Amino acid sequence: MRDESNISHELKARGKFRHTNESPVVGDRVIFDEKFIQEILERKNILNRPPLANVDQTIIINSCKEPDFSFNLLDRFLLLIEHENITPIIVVTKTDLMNEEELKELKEKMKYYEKYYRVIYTSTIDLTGTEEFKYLFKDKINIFAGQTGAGKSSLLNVLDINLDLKTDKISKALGRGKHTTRHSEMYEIFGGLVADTPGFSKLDFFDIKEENVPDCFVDFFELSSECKFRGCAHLDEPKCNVKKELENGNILPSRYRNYKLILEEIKSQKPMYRK
Ligand SMILES: Nc1nc2c(ncn2[C@@H]2O[C@H](COP(=O)(O)OP(=O)(O)OP(=O)(O)O)[C@@H](O)[C@H]2O)c(=O)[nH]1
Ligand SMILES: [Mg+2]
Ligand SMILES: [Zn+2]
Repeated sequence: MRDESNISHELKARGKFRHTNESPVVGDRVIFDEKFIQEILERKNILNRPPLANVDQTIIINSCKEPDFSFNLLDRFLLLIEHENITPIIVVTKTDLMNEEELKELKEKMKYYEKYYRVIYTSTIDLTGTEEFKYLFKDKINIFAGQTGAGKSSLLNVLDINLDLKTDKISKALGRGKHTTRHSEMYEIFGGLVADTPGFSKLDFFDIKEENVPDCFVDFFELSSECKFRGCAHLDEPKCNVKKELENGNILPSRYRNYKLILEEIKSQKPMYRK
C-alpha cells in the first residue's frame, strides 16, 4: 500500500522480523497492507541509541546552564552525527539563564563552529530565536538530540503549541537518573518530521573506527589536505597542518583537546565491542 497522505495507520510488524535482525524503527519507510508491516525499505542511515532511521538532520540541543554548556559533549555529538553523514544543526538553549557577559563569551567561542555549522540561540522563556526554526525542518526527517534536561521537549512545545510534550525540572530528572522523554516519536512541524528523543543517554563510540575520526572533524578535514602525510591523525606526525593551525590560534583549543580525548577513548575500547 502506498500512502503519502498524513493518515496514520496502526500496524503490527510481520512475525518474520522476529527471526531476522531487522525490526522497524522510527523513521523507517515501509511497505504495508491493512494489518502488517510487510517490508522495511532500504535505510539511508540508522542510529542505534535511540533507534532512528533515515535521518536527514540532527538538531543538537545544548543548554547554556542547567545542565552547563559542555564543548566536550558538543564535539562528541558532532562526531556521532558526522559519522552517519547527517547534517548537524547546533542549538544553544536557555540563553535567558546566562548574564550578558557569560553569553557574550560563549558566543565568541561558538563563532568557531559557525564557520562549519548553523548555530541558533534560543530561549523558551523570552522566545529568542524561535523564528529561525520556521524553514529548518521542511521536507526532512529531523531529530532533536542532546543531554537530558537541555530543553528539547520544551523547545518543541514552543514551536508547536499543539504538541504538549511532557517536560520536567532538570534537578528531578537528573536525580532520578532518568529522562523525562522516554521514547522517540515523530511529529509534523513546519512541513517536516521531527522526532523528540530521550537524548542519547550513552554517547559511546563503539561503532566508530579510530581511522575514521579525523575526517568526521570537518574543520580538521578541511586542513588535512596540507598535512604532509595522507591519513594524518594530527597527533605526532611531522608537518601536520592541523597542529600548525592550532599553534597559530586558528583552531579552538578545546576542540583539539576533545579530539584527542575521543581518540584515546576509542583506542581503549575493547576490540570485542568494536565493529
Ligand atoms: N530558563 C529556561 N528553562 C528552560 C528552557 N527550556 C527548557 N527549560 C526547562 O528545562 C527543564 C528541562 O526541559 P525538558 O524540555 O524537559 O528537557 P529535555 O531535553 O526534553 O529532557 P529529556 O526529555 O529528559 O531528554 C524544564 O524544567 C524546562 O522548563 C529555557 O529556554 N529557559
Ligand atoms: Mg524531553
Ligand atoms: Zn595532520
